Formats: sequence, structure tokens, C-alpha cells
Amino acid sequence: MLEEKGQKNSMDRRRFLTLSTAATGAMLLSRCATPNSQQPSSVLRSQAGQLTIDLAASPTRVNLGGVRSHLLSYNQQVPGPRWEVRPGDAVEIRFKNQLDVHSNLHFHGLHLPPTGEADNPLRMVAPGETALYRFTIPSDHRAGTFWYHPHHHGNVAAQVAGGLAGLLVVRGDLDEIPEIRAAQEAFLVLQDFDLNWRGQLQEPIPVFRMWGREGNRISINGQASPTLPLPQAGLLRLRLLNASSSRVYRLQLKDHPWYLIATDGGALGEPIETDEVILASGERAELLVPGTREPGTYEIVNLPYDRGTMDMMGGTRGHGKIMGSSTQTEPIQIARLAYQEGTADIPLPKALIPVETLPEPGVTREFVFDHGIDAQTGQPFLINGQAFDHSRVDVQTRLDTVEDWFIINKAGLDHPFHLHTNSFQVVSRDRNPEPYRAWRDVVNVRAYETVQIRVPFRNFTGKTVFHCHVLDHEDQGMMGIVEIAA
Ligand SMILES: [Cu+2]
Repeated sequence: MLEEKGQKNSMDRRRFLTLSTAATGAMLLSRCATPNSQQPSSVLRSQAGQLTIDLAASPTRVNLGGVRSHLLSYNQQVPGPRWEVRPGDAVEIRFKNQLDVHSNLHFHGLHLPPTGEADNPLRMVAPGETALYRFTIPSDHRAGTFWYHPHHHGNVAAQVAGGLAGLLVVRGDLDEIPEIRAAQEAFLVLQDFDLNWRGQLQEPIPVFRMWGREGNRISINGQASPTLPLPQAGLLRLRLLNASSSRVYRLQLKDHPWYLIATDGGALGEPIETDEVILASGERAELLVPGTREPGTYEIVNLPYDRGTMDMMGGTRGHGKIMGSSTQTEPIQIARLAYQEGTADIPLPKALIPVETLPEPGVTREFVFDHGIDAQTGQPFLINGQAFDHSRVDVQTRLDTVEDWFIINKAGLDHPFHLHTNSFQVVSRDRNPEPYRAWRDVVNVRAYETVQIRVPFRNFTGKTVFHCHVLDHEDQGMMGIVEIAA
């Protein structure tokens, strides 16, 4: 379908260029804007094993890195409040939908029942309605950096790209490692917003919806480019979340080492020195930065990354620095680390949390991600030739089994694969296989790539979903249902 719309696309390309000029200006403005008067998001911690939250989603005026913006927020904050829980905690959320469209909540990466009042993506919360979400964090839940966001099929992209996202931290064994406990901690929520000159969100033109919308303004914790203290001779623990609806971040800490210690699903076995950290939509990473270099200020930059939209843009390639990371040709600074006096020497921890070896799979399945036209719905983003149907079960599996899924991307765009309820491990992939074992719930399947993942189905039965985490693709059909039977 992307190819069949040639005439429309060329019109869209012209409009794209016009918009892009504005986009470049806005991006520079955001980098130059000094007042970062947006209040930091609040932190809601469980007490005596219980976390109770009143959460309202509503349109809100926000000072986004010094620019008055009209966004969507949880409790008037962009990003929303950070929740912190521990394994075994009971969580209760009174969610009020003050938007003028349906919404709901997804607890991204958490191992919870996918049914009832827990992590149920098929639930709908109507405008004006208040819904109760209740669940218990399993007592053996991995510690890690998770997040919450809307998941109402059809308007997920618009709501997440409007600002609806918040961190959901599970504290546990990783946090108890002495060096990590002594580290300074910073959270970076990466969002992008497509704003017009009035600071209002813009509805994407059709071709941007096809690619997955990217904003003309990148914000970090609602700021333009924050400066974070790095204790000299100590450690800074960075916890990153890509809460953008489509954009891929390719991050580098310039002239300074950093070490990956956790991915989406929690800790690695040991710190891994890394050059770039690539985060597709929905992905998280944790890093340790040792304060062992010449004291000064070091930049975290976002490097150009091509999601495959370059091919589809054809003639616009030569125009260089236009909208988004797909066409970004130079690094953009997104944050700075500034050395400060440290209180103690803290070495890097040698070992973290062992990552379990999963048994060989009992079942192997294939999922082909491609573009086309679904016969029933006309939707263009397909898994195994079909667009999402909430009344169809695509895969039936059994509790306490392990399966290998081959995610086969036959299209020219990256499609980050996300599975709810159960985390997985990447077993093999065509490009850049990782030399370590890690738990994930998102893996970016690059254009024309195949990724093999291994999934244990544990603890919870019921229907849950898997989908592309370019949320415009999910909204336009790239999602399926897996039913886990006892
Ligand atoms: Cu996709």
C-alpha cells in the first residue's frame, strides 16, 4: 500500500518539506531555550506494601523546555508521576479518563494477569469514566524500569505522542547491590512532540502516520536538555525510557565510558561497556557512568538513525537536516553530565543478577510482519497477512511452556516487536547479535531482518497481545492476540 499511494505520496512529500523547514527551526529553538521551568514529575512510592493512586488523563498546558505547549498529561504532568513499587506490593489505581476519546492503561513490561482489572489491554475506559485497576506485583518479580501508558487500540499513538506516559519502577535485588545502592540515580524519559507555532499538537499527515509519527521537538523529562550531576570518583546510574510513539534514539555519551547494566526486563549478569545505546519505542536501558574521567561536562547525543523511511522518501534524501531522526544527519545533544564533587570512591560492580537460561522450546512459530491491505478492515499493517481483530485469537499457547517465535520482517521499515505479560530473550538475529543474555519485552526487528525470541509462558492465563511498538502501526492493524490456556 505504501507503494500504491505514489501520487498521494508525492503530494505528501511536498508538504513534508514545507513542514520540515519549520521542524528544523523548532528543534533549534528547543536546544537554545534556557528556561526549564517545567516542574519535575512527582514520585509515588508504595508504603507498607500498598500503592494507591488517583490518576487523571486530561489535556493540559505544559511548559515544555520553556515553550508553552498544549499536551495530554497524567495528573497535569509530562511525563506523568513516577511510581515505585517492590515485589509483593498491592497496587490500586483509580483512573479517570478526562479526555474526549476512549483510553485505558497498560503496565508495560510488568508480569501481571492480562485480564480483569489488571494489565488488560482490551479494556475500554470511556470519556468521563473512572475505572479501577488492581493487581499485586508478583513476589518474585524482577527489579527494573517499566512504564505505564494508554493502550486503547486505534488511538494509542495520538495519546502517547501527546505525552501520556510515566515511569513504573520495581525496586529489588538490583537496587541492593552495594555499588548500585551508593550510585546517584537519574531518570531520563525521552519523548517527542509534533507542535505547531502555537504549541499545539499537530495531527500527522497520512504519510507520517504510515511511517509512524515523529515530533519536531525532543524533550527529556519535559525539558529541552537537562544537566545531570555526575559524582567525581562515584557512579551515576542512568535509567532511560523511550516513551516516544515511533522515534528510535541512538544515544552516545561523548568522550566518556558508560556501562549497560539492565535492559527492558531487568538486570544483566554483569556491566557491559557500550558505545551506542539504541532504544526503539517502548524500550528501556540502565547504564552506569563512572566518574573517572577529567572533571568537566560531557554530552549525551542522539545520533542519526534510519528506520527505513529514507528509502521511502526517495528524492528528499539530499535535503539533509529535516524532521526527525530518520533524516537527522548530525548528532543532537539531549542531555549533559556535569562532574560534581563526589562523597566516596565507588567502583563498578563486578557482577549483577544472573540471567536464567531458558529450556529448549516445545513449539516454534513464525510471525511475518509486512505491509499490505487486510481484506476485512482495509488496514495496511499486517502480521501473518492479517490486521488486528479483537474477536480473533491468533495464537493459542499453554501455561508453563516455552516457545520460540521467529519475527520475520519482510518490510522496508523497522518494526519493534512487543509482547505483553511475559518477557522474552533474544536467541538469534540477523544483524548485530548481542554477546550477552538479557530479558526484554521489546526488540526492534529491523527492515528485512528476522529475530528469534524465546518466551516462557508463566503464572497467568488469558488473552494478551503482541504488536509493533511503532504505535501508529499498532493502531493500523499490526497487533495480534495470544491466548494462554491452563
Ligand atoms: Cu511497525
